[in-house]
Amino acid sequence: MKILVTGFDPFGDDKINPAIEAVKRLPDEIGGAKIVKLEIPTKFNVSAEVVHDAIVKEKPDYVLSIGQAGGRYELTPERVAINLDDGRIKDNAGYQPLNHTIHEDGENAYFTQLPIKAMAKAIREAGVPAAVSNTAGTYVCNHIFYQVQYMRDKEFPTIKAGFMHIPFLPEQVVARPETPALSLEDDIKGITAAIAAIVAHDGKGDLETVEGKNH
Ligand code: PCA
Repeated sequence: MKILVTGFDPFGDDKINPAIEAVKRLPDEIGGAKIVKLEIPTKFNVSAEVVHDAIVKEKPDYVLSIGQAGGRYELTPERVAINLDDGRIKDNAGYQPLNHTIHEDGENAYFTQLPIKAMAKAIREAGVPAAVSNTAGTYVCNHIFYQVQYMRDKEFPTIKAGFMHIPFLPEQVVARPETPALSLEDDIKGITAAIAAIVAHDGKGDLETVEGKNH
């Protein structure tokens, strides 16, 4: 089994992105699966092309994309990608789409094929906080999550794909009082545990455990 794991580069006012820092330090093999690591730019119009090229080259069984969600407390496997780009800030190419449909011929939303409840449980069992998230936002992270689902829909039907957001690193919150952070070591531990859960649940579906939210 082969898993393509992507991580975004820094964006906005930050000089570092925990996503690519953690992704590049992952082991090369997790639970018997080969891990292929890929840095992708935080640019709406380039990111999907980079991932598409890697899928063509590597032919992975799974694609897991990782991005920073500043302000979140936990590692959050995402449930759903939506067909909308609505930038709060410009991306790294200076582009800020507003109310923009990603693909006119795509679904309004796609649910992940990853076992997000099993992933959250495995991350917690590794001693790292985790929760299922029901929104990946409307910025480049949702965009790449949606784009990979669209590629699966139209071109690579056997691929299973999903997204996980991770919090700021401690050094990013020094000048951001009252903001949660997680160490790089915990990010790596948590992502590794999540990938091990993906491998263990291959072909089995997700757990029937309580991870829902009222709001
Ligand atoms: N986080 C942003 C884009 C890149 C990243 O790491 C997001 O949540 O959309």
